[in-house]
Amino acid sequence: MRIERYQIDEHNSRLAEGHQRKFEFLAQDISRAEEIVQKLIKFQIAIPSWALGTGGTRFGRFSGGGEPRTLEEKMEDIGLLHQLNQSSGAVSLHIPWDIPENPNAIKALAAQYGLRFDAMNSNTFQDQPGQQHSYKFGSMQHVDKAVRKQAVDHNIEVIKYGVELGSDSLTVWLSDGSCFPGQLSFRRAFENTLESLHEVYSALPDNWKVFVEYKAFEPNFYSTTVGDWGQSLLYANKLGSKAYTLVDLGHHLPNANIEQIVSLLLMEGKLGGFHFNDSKYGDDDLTAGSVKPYQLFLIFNELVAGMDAKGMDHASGLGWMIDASHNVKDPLEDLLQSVEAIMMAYAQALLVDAAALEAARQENDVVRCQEILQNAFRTDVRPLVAEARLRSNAALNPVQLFRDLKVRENLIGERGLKTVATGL
Ligand SMILES: [Mn+2]
Repeated sequence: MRIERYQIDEHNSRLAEGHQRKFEFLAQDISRAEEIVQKLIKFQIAIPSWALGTGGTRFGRFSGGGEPRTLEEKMEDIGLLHQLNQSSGAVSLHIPWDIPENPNAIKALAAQYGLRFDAMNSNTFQDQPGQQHSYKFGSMQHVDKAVRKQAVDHNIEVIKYGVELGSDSLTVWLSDGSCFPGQLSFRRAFENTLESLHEVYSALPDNWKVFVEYKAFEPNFYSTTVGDWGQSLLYANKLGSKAYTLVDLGHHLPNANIEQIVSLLLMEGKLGGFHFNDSKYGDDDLTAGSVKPYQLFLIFNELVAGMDAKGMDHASGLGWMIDASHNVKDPLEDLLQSVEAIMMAYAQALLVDAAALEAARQENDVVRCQEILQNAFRTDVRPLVAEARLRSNAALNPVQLFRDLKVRENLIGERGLKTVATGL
């Protein structure tokens, strides 16, 4: 399915008057409204190929119908999202779920939808059909060199696919770890993993980056070999200048101060990528901003401050991606909501008066510091985000237009009710 331009225009003209009133009212009080809108227009968030189908849990999976069955259909879905919000102009692929049989055709399709290829993702957390060695006891940490080599070779193959598509980064998330005390030597597991990562690192093209993603627990429940930002940073520092830490919001122990982690990684020049989602307890992979929008804002506040301190471009300085997937919503509506929440947190962070905040800190005026942050957070920035969409020829209200156009019903008509996206 493809949305026609006139359908977006009709939708926008129906909502234009109300939007204009709200936007002008808000812009009166914001001196940098125009600059913020321009930054929002530029900001793009990559959609992972595995978020387009209904996510499952270990207890079950409830398919929603019309799920993409092929890489081409996944690209089509992301193309639809991008038409609706013009903020989802990148795709993050997962190998082996999305092996491009014909890279040139996939590249052409991406160009047609206005998408670029963000970080490539490898998978050594599952055994694939026909695979020689099992990852049951880990991949890059494994006691058997042959298993480690298989994991390294897989990552090098992922880089090769990425080069063909024009990607320039690899995200490595390892489920390696242990479930019981004594099961492995922490030091040996670290050294083996570092050696394996070194081999992958040396296969990186000059212009590529590798992101080492950490996660506190699950599927291993006693130790994880890349378990937190300290361990990830150790690997990244030992690997070299093309290696960075990747922060996934759901990969921390409860109540971790993620904004502080982000701030220090940026200070060290070692924050490379970001995975957005939200959670109540662990790696819940809920819609970004659905449970803790204030935390998302505080994180963005540190991202903006840290990137500005380094003179980094907000849009291209880090790899921005959604990594969420769950059981109960239409995956495309869910992604539209996540992108909206991320754009709002970014817009609110751009509202923070950094000079005033620093002055208040210098005077230890704690009350003023809180006022500055919460004034930004409590500003309803939705008209700014909508204005950015309007100027990009996207929909003023993407979820509404998705429903009005019966996108899901159309996709079910084209693909059938009982389709299951490849992935988890
Ligand atoms: Mn992730």
